[in-house]
Amino acid sequence: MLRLLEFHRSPNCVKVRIALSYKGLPFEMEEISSADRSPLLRAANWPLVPVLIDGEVRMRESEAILHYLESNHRDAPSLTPDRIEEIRRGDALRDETQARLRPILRAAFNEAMKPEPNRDASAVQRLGAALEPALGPLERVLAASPFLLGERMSTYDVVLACTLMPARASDEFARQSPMWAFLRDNLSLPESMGGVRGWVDRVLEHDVPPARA
Ligand SMILES: N[C@@H](CCC(=O)N[C@@H](CS)C(=O)NCC(=O)O)C(=O)O
Repeated sequence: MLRLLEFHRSPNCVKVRIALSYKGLPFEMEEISSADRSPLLRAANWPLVPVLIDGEVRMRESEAILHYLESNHRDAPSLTPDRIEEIRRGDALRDETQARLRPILRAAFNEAMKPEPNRDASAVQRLGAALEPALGPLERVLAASPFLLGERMSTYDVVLACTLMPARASDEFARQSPMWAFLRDNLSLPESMGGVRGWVDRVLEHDVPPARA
């Protein structure tokens, strides 16, 4: 059975859970404590989550894990685009969008990770306004099709939608963590981004983790 070492609310771990669930691959999850990285070091000589254990194989880095699943579990439904041009288009959309989003989301995350009395909610709300120009190209794509490359979900959807999770925090995560509650209350995708909002939800719906043992 595949085993995922994770922080359950980490967007990089959600990426892997979505791919595993979409592909219908049974897996177990092991929650790692940030105070004790030894299970990660033992498994993959790497202190960060996610790490995926597949028999003798140990994979680290979320996007590398997605590629590993795509190239090694071919009987399962595919998240790989069919054509080279789609891969080029997906790469460009991912890289350009992430470059625009990175400074905004990093600043919001840094604020959310501060101890509660030091957090500046209005600074994060102002960051939300900067999402609108950063997401303009994505909104135009998603106004015309359900997924970034057309009718079918691909790894590009998984990666980019999870990148946007801090601006679309679920009530479940908010109940579990004050940091996610702060993000839910202060950072959101602008109302004008209906295409992007619907698409993030559509992709995140595939995060259906198995019950914990
Ligand atoms: N590029 C890596 C990033 C891995 C990473 O930064 N993981 C974070 C969680 S999202 C982590 O383990 N951080 C250590 C910590 O927060 O203590 C990936 O995509 O997997």
